[in-house]
Formats: sequence, C-alpha cells, structure tokens
Amino acid sequence: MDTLSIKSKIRQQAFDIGFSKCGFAVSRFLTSDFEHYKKQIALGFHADMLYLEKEAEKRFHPLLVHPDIRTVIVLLAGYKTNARQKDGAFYSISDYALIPDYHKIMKEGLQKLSCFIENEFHSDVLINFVDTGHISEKAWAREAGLGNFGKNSILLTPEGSYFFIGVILTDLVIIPDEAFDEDLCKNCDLCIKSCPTQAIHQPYAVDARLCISYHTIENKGHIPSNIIEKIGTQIYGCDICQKVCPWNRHQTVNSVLFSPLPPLLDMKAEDFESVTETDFRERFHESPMVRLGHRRYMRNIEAVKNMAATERKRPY
Ligand code: B12
Repeated sequence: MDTLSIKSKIRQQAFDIGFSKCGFAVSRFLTSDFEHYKKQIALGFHADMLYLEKEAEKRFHPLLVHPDIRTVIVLLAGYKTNARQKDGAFYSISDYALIPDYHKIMKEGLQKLSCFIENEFHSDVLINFVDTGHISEKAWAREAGLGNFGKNSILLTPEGSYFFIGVILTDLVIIPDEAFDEDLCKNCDLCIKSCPTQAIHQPYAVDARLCISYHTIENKGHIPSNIIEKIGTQIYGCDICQKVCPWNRHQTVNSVLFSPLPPLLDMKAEDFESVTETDFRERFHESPMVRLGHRRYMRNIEAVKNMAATERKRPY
C-alpha cells in the first residue's frame, strides 16, 4: 500500500475513534524549538517541575526515544463542552477538569489507533504519549500542521485552543503534512494583558512560577502571597489566557470523547468547603483534579476563601 493511502486510512480511523484532528510529521531534530526550550529552562520558567530538565533533547528528537522512529502522528481532541458550573458555585474549576481525566481517555484512544496501525500496516514500533512522556507535544502538533504556538504558549489552531494533544511515534514512513507556520496571534496580546499575575513573560513563553495554573495544580508546597492576591476564584487550573483569545470565541470542533461530569457542575460554594477526605475521592475520582489530593485541594480552597474574605473587608 502506498504511503498516501496509509495516511488517509489512519486519519479516518482517528476520526472514527473520536479524535478531532490528526497530522503527520517527519521524525527529525527540532533544533530551534530545543533552543527556545533550553533558554526557558535556564531562566527557571519550569518552577519546580524538575522532570522538564531531564532528557530535554529527547522531547524534540524522537530518534533518541527509539532509533527506528520515522513518523510522528499527532492527535487533537477538542474538549469544549457545554459544561458550566452552577451560579452559586463561587469556586471555579478550569474547563479541562470538569470532564473525565484526559490522560485516561486520550491514552485509550491512542491505544486503539496503535492497535489499528499494528494490525493493518504491521508497524513494529509504536509508542504513545499523552502529557507525561518525554515529548514536546505542542511543537510536534505544529510540525504536523495542526496549529501554532499562541502567545500564551498553548497550541492555537484556527478552531481555537481547547484541544488536548496526544502523540504516536511509529517506524512507518508516511508522507508528512506541511508544518503550520502562520502566526495566528499577529498583533493581538489580549492573553498577555489579561493574565492577572503577568505569567506570560514574553510572547510564547510562560513563567510557571507566576502561573495560577501551576500553583493550583502542580505546586506541592505553599502558594506564595503574590499569587494568592491574584488567584480570583480559581481552585484548579486557569483558563484566563484561553478565554480571552479571539480564536476561542466559537470553538466548534469538539470531540465525542468528552462529556461533562455532573457531580462537579452541581456543587455550590458550601459543598466545596465541606469536602472531607472520603468525599474528595468520591466526588473527584473521574476528574484530573483527583491528582491534587485532599490536602492540596483544601489549601486551594483556603487561598481563594481567605482572599475573598480580605476583599470583602476592604472599606471601598
Ligand atoms: C509542564 C506543562 C505545564 C506547566 C507549564 C506550562 C507551559 N507553558 O509550559 C503548567 C502546569 C503551568 C501547565 C499549565 C497548563 N497546561 Co500544560 N503542559 C505541560 C507539559 C507537560 C509540558 C510543557 C512544557 O514542556 N513546558 C516547558 C516549556 C519551557 O516548554 P514550551 O511551552 O513547550 O516551550 C515552547 C514555547 O515556549 C516555544 N517558544 C518559546 N519562545 C518562543 C519564541 C518564538 C518566537 C516561538 C515561535 C516559540 C517560542 O518554544 C518552546 C519549545 O517548543 C505539556 C505536555 C507535553 N508533554 O508537552 C502540557 C500541555 C502543554 N498543557 C496543556 C494544558 C491544557 C494546560 C492548561 C491549559 C491547563 C489549565 N487549564 O490550567 C494550562 C495552560 C497554561 C499556559 N498558558 O501554558 C495541554 C495544552 C494543549 C494545547 N492546546 O496546547 C498540554 C499539551 C497537555 C496535553 N497533552 O494536552 N502545563
């Protein structure tokens, strides 16, 4: 079978599984991305996510992951649903945590697609990644023609940025798509201006030490006071730099893989505050929020609650 038919069959199968977009890139060393990446790590923008320092080159050089890799297949799944928290919720959860954990859902989809590729085209090497692997997913998505970095550093497509990314490395030679080289942001800097903590240090580079998403999801210790002052009502993740993006006004390409989690949407302020350790697992077991654990969940609740109380006490 010629490589063009292989490509269209894989793409069709990806859509049948429920992915929204599928692109193909040649396995090579993305040197300029590696340079940008190294600069950001040297500046300490990765906060205490020290795993990002390890095997940095591999993220941009799949042949270091496995010497037989020829093609990088990138899958996107749109996750914008009509999920909205109740009016009285007060505490906000970012959109990606109001739906089942994407690590599990994306991984299942990638595995199905890998099985298909193995059975149909006898690929011997197939390696899947979603989020946690040594692969820079946004850079590969751009290479596979699916979108480009936005100034908020997130992969932005002409259909918006509310997409998860998954990657399959394979030894099959497949005609690549053209890399996406258009800058979709142009003169717009709404995300930079809207970030309450000025975490977007310069266009395309986020300093995680200032990012509300980092502090409410990844930070294992105390949240610094300069972040708490600007935390708003966010107890898990942050979507501000995506919400203000003009490309996100009408995201229409969404995946059937994700549907809202009603137990989270129905929570009111008092329900959030009274979650015990046992309730925590029950309530959040399907959401990526379960990774926080009850201790850090309460830390985030307290940060938002105390800030709101201080705001209320102010005499103006
Ligand atoms: C670490 C990480 C984080 C960290 C750091 C964020 C960051 N900006 O890197 C924290 C915890 C803060 C985070 C937050 C979020 N994350 Co996150 N995160 C990751 C992870 C695991 C690694 C990213 C990474 O390597 N960061 C380190 C920095 C140094 O690398 P980088 O941003 O890729 O650097 C590139 C650009 O800066 C660019 N660049 C730098 N300078 C310049 C200059 C020019 C001119 C150009 C063109 C480019 C350029 O080049 C670098 C190399 O390519 C990826 C999954 C993965 N394995 O790739 C998910 C991932 C990026 N996250 C994701 C999501 C959904 C989020 C959140 C939206 C979640 C939320 N709602 O709170 C926020 C968004 C915050 C933001 N504005 O970035 C998705 C993004 C999907 C998409 N459409 O892009 C990913 C891909 C996970 C997935 N599998 O879907 N995340």
